[in-house]
Amino acid sequence: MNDLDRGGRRRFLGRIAASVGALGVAGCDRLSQTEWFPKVLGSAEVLNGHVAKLVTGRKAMAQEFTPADLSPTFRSNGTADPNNPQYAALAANHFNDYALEVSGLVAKPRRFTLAELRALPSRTQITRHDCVEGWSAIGKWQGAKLSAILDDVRPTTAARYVVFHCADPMEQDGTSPYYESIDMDDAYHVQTILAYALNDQPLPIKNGAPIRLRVERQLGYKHAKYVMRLELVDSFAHIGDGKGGYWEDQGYQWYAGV
Ligand SMILES: Nc1nc2c(c(=O)[nH]1)N[C@H]1C(S)=C(S)[C@@H](COP(=O)(O)O)O[C@H]1N2
Ligand SMILES: [Mo]
Repeated sequence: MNDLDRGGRRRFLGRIAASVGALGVAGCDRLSQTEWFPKVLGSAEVLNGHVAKLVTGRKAMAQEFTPADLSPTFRSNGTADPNNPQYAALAANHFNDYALEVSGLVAKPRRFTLAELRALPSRTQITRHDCVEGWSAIGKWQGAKLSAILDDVRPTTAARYVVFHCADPMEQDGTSPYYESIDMDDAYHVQTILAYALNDQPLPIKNGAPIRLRVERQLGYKHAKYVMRLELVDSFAHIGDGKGGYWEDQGYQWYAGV
């Protein structure tokens, strides 16, 4: 565990301790804290949405950092350049022909060019990315607020999730496309952005150009790169293996928030 991981875990422990105290969880004093905490942290329940909701609240902010904290480089993980001819053509023309499609359970389906995305209300944030493979990096992200996009397309009352469809077919299993999904609480969270810049530069291809999701309270694999299309849905049963994301279909937790 590196220092960054330790810091995150300490803060998480602190938040659990505070909420347990506030809620007065029954039966807690029968267990010694040293037994109880490691047991809970080691179990899948920590990644369960209900627990997270109780412990942290869905509006809680992810920690933000200062420029002094920035990692010297922000590494790439997973796909570094999508093996997809349509994507290659967009990249060759510097993404001038790119448009993000927004469809599904919305009153006004439409497309957003990069210029239109850059003109939307934006947010800049310095945050820590945590990959389950055991590395972390701190980067400065700038992007359109997902809430601004949703305010424009107006999800219907049936909409429960935003699905992010990506440009990259995953090499390890042939052709399945990368995709991810988040619920409406995370979609409207102030730190949830479609980032077009990293460390004051246009988002590099290795990090998801032209647009990648930042959903800061969640683990790395939720942060979809190469986002081509948003789909508002009431279920993801019809997408992939129906578990809400490429890695979820291989057994990862859908709710990867802490
Ligand atoms: N489209 C797409 N998004 C993706 C991935 C990917 O392979 N394809 N990898 C995920 C994982 S596991 C991580 S840790 C981050 C890595 O982001 P980075 O390349 O900017 O470091 O992107 C996530 N989003
Ligand atoms: Mo990751």
